[in-house]
Amino acid sequence: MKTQVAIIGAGPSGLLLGQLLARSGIANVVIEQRSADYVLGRIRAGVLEQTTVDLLEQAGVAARLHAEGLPHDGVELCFGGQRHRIDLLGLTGKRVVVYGQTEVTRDLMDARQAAGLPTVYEADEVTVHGFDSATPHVGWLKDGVRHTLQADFIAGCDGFHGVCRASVPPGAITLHEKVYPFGWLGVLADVPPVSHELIYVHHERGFALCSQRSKVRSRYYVQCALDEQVAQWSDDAFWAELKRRLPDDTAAQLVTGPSIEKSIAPLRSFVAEPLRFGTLFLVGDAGHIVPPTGAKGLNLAASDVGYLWQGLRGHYAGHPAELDHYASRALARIWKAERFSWWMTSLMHQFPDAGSFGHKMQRAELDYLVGSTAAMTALAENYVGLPMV
Ligand code: RFL
Ligand code: PHB
Repeated sequence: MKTQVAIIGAGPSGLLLGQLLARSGIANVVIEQRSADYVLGRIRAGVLEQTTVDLLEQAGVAARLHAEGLPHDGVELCFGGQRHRIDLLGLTGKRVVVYGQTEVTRDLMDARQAAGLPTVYEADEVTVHGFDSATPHVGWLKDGVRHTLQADFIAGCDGFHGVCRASVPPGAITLHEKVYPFGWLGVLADVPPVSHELIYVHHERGFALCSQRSKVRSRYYVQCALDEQVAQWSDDAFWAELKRRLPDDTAAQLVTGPSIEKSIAPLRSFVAEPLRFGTLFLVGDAGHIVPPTGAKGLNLAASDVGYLWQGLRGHYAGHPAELDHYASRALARIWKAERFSWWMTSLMHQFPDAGSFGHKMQRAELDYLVGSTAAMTALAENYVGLPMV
């Protein structure tokens, strides 16, 4: 079997890249270790930047997003029992769209299937070889049969725990990492959101986030300790803890109900450099992770895909140097989003070793932020997404 681009992973990066390449006449095969249903069952991101929406439009998969996505013109920060609105649209002229990663992935899967593009789900023992040459190949086992795919390039879209980054010789890659001393416990429930905009809450008991997927489906998170288990958290315990972290009038408006998903995610900042190793490219979470506080992970995955799509189109149009810019272009945007996500995480969470000075600094920064148009503009321009240059 032979193709132009072998894409490892059918998460949002892999599927979006596959769709954009196919629309540019570049053949690709997606190889995913899980089933499609498993991929759709992972509840993750909810906030899309305009740059991501633009790429989904170019991929021809934005019809449902435009019909069902909820444009948001602002977000709220809550601390000291007070809610403060950041006017994203007024400060930047831009808004974000609330539309779940699950739905983005479903739209991309449907489009891929409708276009009859080759996709292998439930591929075991995926391996990547020969990417120090012009003839890389991918191997996998499916139903006991071993398969090999030859390609011009391999796109490693296989997430943080994937095989592509792990296959790079250790001396050829530099890893930058910060692990935070807490996680997020998230609950998805079919209840109307407590507020029409997202609320990021700084509270002495820990951070909380009120998010949503639609007018009838809410997503809430509370900061938790790293050693906590989902099974220890009943729905009642979760709702009670969330209410404690909200102002009284907001807590009184919270509609609770049975959870339809509950999970704990650790928080991490991580960047691998470079993102290109011969004919292998790392894309999305395979190359970098941000803590979810700035809502940047999926959006960065999309911008990586945008840069790689541009590079591969250039390559196949007779301008091979275009591909040389992938890693530097993507990393310039990634580091800025890393900075924003780290800063917002530092601002909003309780850190076990902060001390009284640390607490006072956090509060002074929050007070300064909501009293300064300059500071709110800086937050807003990062939140809506920096331009892709
Ligand atoms: P994914 O989604 O992890 O997909 C990788 C795919 O590769 C497959 N795979 C393999 N396939 C073949 N062979 C192997 N050896 C393989 N190993 C793995 C996996 O099964 C999977 O299907 O990476 P991708 O496509 O790069 O997408 C990245 C995003 O998923 C991620 O950045 C976001 O979800 C992060 N994120 C958020 N991002 C935002 O932009 N806005 C948000 O509001 C937001 N909220 C979040 C988030 C992530 C969270 N968690 C759980 C980490 C909220 C949370 C709680
Ligand atoms: C979500 O809805 O899952 C979500 C929203 C905003 C974030 C992180 C997660 O910053």
